[in-house]
Amino acid sequence: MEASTVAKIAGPGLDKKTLLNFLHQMLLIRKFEDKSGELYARGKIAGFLHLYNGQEASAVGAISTLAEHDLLITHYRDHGYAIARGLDLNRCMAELLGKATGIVKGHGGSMHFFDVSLGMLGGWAIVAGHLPLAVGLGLASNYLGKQQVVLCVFGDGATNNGYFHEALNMAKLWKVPVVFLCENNLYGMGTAVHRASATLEMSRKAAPHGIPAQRVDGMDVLAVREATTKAVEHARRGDGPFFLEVLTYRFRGHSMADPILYRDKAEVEEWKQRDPIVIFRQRLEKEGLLSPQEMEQIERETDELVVEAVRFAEESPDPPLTDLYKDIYADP
Ligand SMILES: Cc1ncc(C[n+]2csc(CCOP(=O)(O)OP(=O)(O)O)c2C)c(N)n1
Repeated sequence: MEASTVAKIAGPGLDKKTLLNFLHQMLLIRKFEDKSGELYARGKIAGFLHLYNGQEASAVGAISTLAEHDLLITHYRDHGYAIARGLDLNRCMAELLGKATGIVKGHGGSMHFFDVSLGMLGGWAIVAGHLPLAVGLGLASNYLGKQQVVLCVFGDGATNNGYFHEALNMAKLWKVPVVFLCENNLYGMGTAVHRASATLEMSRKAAPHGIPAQRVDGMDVLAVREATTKAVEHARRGDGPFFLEVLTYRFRGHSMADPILYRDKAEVEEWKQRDPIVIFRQRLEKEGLLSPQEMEQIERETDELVVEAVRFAEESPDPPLTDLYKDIYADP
């Protein structure tokens, strides 16, 4: 291993406990997603279910750079970000099952995880629709002098939508503290990125708006963390928005309803060789930072958390019918 990587692993702020926690979080997300997929197949989850398998390094690396009072807003592939941000796992699973104990009382489902107390402002289903909201949050942060950085996550597909350019334009104009994080997983539903986007480098799309940008390996949790740290510092200093393109890959279909007929199995297998969890685990082992016993413990703990989340969700009541029209409009 290169000396710089060793230094990075052992560097300040990245002690062994933090590194093992990254592995723990990525594995927890993976297991939560696998279990959700299984429950969906058994008819326990209704509506759409977009899984995050393969992209775990992005959520864990990026979220690890946020301060407690910072804000997070994402698109519909939101479970990984919610878990990394610390949303209650039991209530997330209950939300998927549409239960009253769910993170939004069973009214939102998979695409609409939300927890104001942790600065997680959704889970939004309309492609690129939340980018202007992120700009508004950043504007409010500046206006109220709150110094909140807003991490706004979306896919490569969103960069082809008009909202994207409107949001980036206003973000630069108003110098808002928004980190735009584009997860380029090479597909938007069944469409390969080269069929939908005139440029294959999403980071270049920030240039016309004068926003600094960086492309980063999304299969490497520490690389994502390093790049996001700089982006967040830039925004926190008052230098305005930053754009990160995280190159990643989703191992499963767009949603559970996707028969995945549009991509080569060999391509999927090739990317699976770069599984962010396996790679990070091997790296820690090689550095002598992860013993077989510690790995066993992480496996056991993450298994138990998911089992408990399913038990909690299954034993929870359905929302009462009288709640049907509640929470459609917020009380001002
Ligand atoms: C405005 C709008 N158009 C179309 C859709 C249907 N739709 C849902 S997800 C999606 C693909 C988006 O792909 P991408 O932004 O790359 O995110 P990924 O799913 O790859 O994470 C589309 C077209 C939508 N939800 N909103």
